[in-house]
Amino acid sequence: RKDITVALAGNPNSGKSSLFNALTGSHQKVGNFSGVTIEKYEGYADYNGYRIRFVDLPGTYSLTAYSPEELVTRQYLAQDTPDMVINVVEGPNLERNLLLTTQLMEMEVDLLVALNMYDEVEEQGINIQVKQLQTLLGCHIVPTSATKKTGIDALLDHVVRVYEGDIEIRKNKLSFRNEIEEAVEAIAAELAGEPELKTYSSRWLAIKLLENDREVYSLVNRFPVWVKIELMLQEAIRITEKMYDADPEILITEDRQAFIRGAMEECVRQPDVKRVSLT
Ligand code: GDP
Ligand code: K
Repeated sequence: RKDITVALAGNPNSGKSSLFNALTGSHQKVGNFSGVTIEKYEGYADYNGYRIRFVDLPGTYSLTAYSPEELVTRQYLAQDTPDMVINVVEGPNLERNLLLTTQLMEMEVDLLVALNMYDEVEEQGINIQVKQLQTLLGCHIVPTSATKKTGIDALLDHVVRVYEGDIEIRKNKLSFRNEIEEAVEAIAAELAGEPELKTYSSRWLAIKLLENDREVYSLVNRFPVWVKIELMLQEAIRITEKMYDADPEILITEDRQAFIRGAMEECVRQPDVKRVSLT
């Protein structure tokens, strides 16, 4: 028997706990994440000779350092390194949900998207070009309905096949505007050589530093390479202030939003408004 560990991440009310229940049935236990009183639900499903262990992460809209739920989520992903992350998204509210997706992409985890509430998507007549969205996000997408229990086996099947490398997809990254991208890459290159940070994506650390993330600052500022990185950060700020009259943090947020808007325009058609009869 092979074990696969999968973390479930998603916005509050995306149907994450319903999906967790549908996936794990009665095989569940509850504990806490280390050092905090946030409940940690764990469970498993046996599928085709694999035991797939699921960890239900707290519901979050983002991955900043501003709330314990978001900190727990990103700490778990960076330090416990699950084999895969299933990002549960609310199909009818895709645009809002994609903010977390972009940040999971930034962490460079192995990602699978459960396009949940797909029953609602169909009922409302929303058209989502799944193939095209897969290419943009660089990960497989499986339509699910946690309450109608559809797509559950397809999701388990994808977990196994993605884990085994049977179905590959070209990972995609969200590229920022040039001035940011250059700084991200240069800083990431400096961090890549640090053995103590090896479970972290150095690209993600670099993005977080440019976003002024206090927690990542204190993680990184004890290494000798910090002296050089601090100068790079100052330089990045100088350049963006001059060119855009804004600091990198604001521009990174704008670029994420632009990526999401582009994905929505390319892949999602809202239903035509029904003609109201005037008779
Ligand atoms: P969580 O906050 O992400 O854990 O979300 P819940 O699992 O508590 O679900 C939020 C609400 O959405 C509940 O009322 C669920 O019954 C409902 N829900 C969850 N999944 C689906 C789904 O696939 N389709 C529909 N129609 N409703 C769903
Ligand atoms: K809930």
